[in-house]
Amino acid sequence: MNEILKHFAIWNEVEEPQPLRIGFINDSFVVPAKRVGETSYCLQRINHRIFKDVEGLMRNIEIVTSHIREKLLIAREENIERKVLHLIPTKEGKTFYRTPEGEYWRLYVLVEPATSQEKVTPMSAQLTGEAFGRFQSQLADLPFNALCESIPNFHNMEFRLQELDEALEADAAGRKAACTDIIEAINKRRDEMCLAERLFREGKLHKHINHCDTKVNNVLFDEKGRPICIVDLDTVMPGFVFSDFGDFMRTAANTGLEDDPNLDNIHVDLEIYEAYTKGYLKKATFLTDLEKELLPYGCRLLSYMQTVRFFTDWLNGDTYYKIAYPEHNLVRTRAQLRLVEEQEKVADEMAKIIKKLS
Ligand code: GN1
Ligand code: MG
Repeated sequence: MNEILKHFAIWNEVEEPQPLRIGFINDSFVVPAKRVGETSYCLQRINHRIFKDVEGLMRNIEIVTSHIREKLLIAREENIERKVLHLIPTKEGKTFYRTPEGEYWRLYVLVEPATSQEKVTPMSAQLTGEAFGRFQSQLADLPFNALCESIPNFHNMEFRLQELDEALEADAAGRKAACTDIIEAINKRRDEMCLAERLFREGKLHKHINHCDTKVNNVLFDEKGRPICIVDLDTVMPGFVFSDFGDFMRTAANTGLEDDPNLDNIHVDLEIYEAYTKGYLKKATFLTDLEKELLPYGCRLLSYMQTVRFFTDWLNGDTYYKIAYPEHNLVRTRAQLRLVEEQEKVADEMAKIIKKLS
């Protein structure tokens, strides 16, 4: 790995990289500084089986981080290094290094001291709502097509259902027969869940630059539980704003885990929902009435989308997500499906909260 590091324009001495167990997709390593007070780094191998257009993805990240950095500079913010990711270029001035074997690596300045969380409190949820509202606002003046889709159709529900249909058709792992209840639950919601794509085609809904992976553990918090930096920018791309809102709620406003084996643990935490919404609406001042109205829908949509994606991977024989045990994708599917059902039960309350806070 030191062979890899050699290609980046690092200005201080560092220790041996240590594996970091985060995310289901890339491989990450911490590269500690040799001396206290100097810069440490985060080295990542980009999963190019999943991200087929690494150049496009890295261009997206560069556009977004420099746009945000510029905004922070204009606002004369302090500690900018901790507030936006900083890519270290290679010695040839590129944002990533491609090995002769075709692996892709990139290097960030490590944001520290910072921790990630699996769960938030109402207090940190409100601040995190502000952080994501600010993030979207900072990017709202970039034309949505300034970025490419680093994974084509990533949050397109029609496309995800098409992928599911192909997986059902192939039934590669022979797992379909035991899952008729899941298939039925997915099918009866298909129409409703493709609403956003229809509204977009009708010209009623616009796309903005979104993060597209706003789960709780993609936010770094300081020692007081305040969000400092939004990380994991692989999927920044054009999308619907409520999809970022919904993806956060999927992980934060859920009393259970994303992969909770005990479905009775799973309920919507309306207190977290309200706190996050409050912070988010305060900063996301560019939202249209329709976009605001669709926020609770976005929550159901993202849990449903994740149900479909985990289930597709289960049917395909676990080819996409890293798993921790053989039935993991099935357990994840059932947990996300239960969350959809729970969100449906409180849909009216969720809408009332939006009205109250708008
Ligand atoms: C993946 O890499 P990670 O764990 O942050 C996935 C997201 C899913 C998420 C489910 C590129 O995110 O879309 O919502 O798992 N990322 C990609 O937890 O597929
Ligand atoms: Mg990710």
